[in-house]
Amino acid sequence: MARFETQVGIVGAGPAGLMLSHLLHLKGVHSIVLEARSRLYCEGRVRAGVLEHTSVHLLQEAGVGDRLEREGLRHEGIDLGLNGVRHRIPFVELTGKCVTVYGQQEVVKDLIARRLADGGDVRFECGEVSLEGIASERPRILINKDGQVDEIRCEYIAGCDGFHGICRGEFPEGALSIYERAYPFAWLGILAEAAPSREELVYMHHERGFALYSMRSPRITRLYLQCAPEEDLAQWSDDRIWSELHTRLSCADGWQPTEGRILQKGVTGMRSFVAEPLQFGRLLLAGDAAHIVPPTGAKGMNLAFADVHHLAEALAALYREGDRRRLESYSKTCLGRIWKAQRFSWWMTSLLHRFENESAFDHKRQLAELEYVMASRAAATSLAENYVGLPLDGV
Ligand code: RFL
Ligand code: PHB
Repeated sequence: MARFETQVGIVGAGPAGLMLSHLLHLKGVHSIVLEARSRLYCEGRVRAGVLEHTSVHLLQEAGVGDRLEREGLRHEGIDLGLNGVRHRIPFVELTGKCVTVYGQQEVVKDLIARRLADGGDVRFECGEVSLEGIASERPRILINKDGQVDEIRCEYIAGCDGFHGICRGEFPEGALSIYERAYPFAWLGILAEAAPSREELVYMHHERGFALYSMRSPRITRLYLQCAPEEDLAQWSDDRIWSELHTRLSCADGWQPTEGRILQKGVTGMRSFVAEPLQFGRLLLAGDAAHIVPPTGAKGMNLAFADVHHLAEALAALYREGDRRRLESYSKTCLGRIWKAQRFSWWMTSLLHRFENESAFDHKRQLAELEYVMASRAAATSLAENYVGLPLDGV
């Protein structure tokens, strides 16, 4: 058995684990990152695309924002639409802030490159991970690769291993409270080789279901259709996807999404989920390992960055000044903002999707709410301030 030592053992090399490792490095704290998948797989996973202004600021402050600054698309608003009529929500005018469209896999590439350039210890395809002694002062991570077991002795363990990871399950029975909501629909998402025909995102409520027009770069569009949770992708030829996108997105003013070769298709389930608290003993959860949101509010990756910002600050306060208070209140500090993002993501989802079997009253109420957000500056401002990102240190 090979033995290694670190201050913080990090499980998972997604945005949360990589950013945490980088932030700790900047503060002089050593970490080892353990990732089940290959580097290529992590860098190719197409997921989130919208960075709040707070996340952009964090990445820039941490010195990993150069390519983001060059290649990220600055979006000063979004369009909301109702059956072919669009209405712009002007973020900068309403809040003074904007968001940046930059693919999650690009953020992941930048963070991996930077960790490796700085001599960071990131172990891809690490093998099967298990935790021991999380309630003790010397928790350990065991890694079983093809029967060979390595041990990493840590002072703290950060569970950044996403929703399907193992760390959350290490909390003892009864130590976690789970709050969740499933939605009766999913998103069919495509990545297309097509130059965007608009500069901003379009969130469209349509009688046939929600559709979202997004993008990744001046050559690549990203589009989503509301579909059934168990939707069979085999039933969706490229022609059927484009035809449905045109039906749902086309607008009274003649705007249409441009078509192109479909590079990737997938179905994403929708769920709201929070596990509280984020810490037990020496195990601390961050990102999707602790909470997930439906993607309608574009909050998932941003919440992961907010968590690890607080976690890195708390660990640095402990290692630099011996001050435990920030670490002890880590969970409480994060949960205030997590719940506000949960509320916003649930609200955007409820506002924009078609709910089968809803009462006629609820449908009329939903349409009235959408019309209200599209017409009222006060309502639009509330949407805008949540979308661009609430302050990291409380509202
Ligand atoms: P991740 O990215 O899931 O990373 C977890 C990492 O842990 C690894 N892992 C393990 N490693 C070792 N041992 C184990 N036992 C392990 N188990 C798992 C995994 O391989 C992985 O590398 O979690 P993290 O870092 O917390 O990051 C969270 C974000 O990925 C997630 O919140 C976003 O992608 C959500 N999301 C969006 N977020 C936004 O902020 N803006 C968006 O516009 C947005 N759009 C989206 C999204 C997520 C989507 N999908 C597919 C879920 C759109 C979609 C379609
Ligand atoms: C995306 O571009 O993938 C995207 C954008 C906005 C969302 C969700 C996903 O709300």
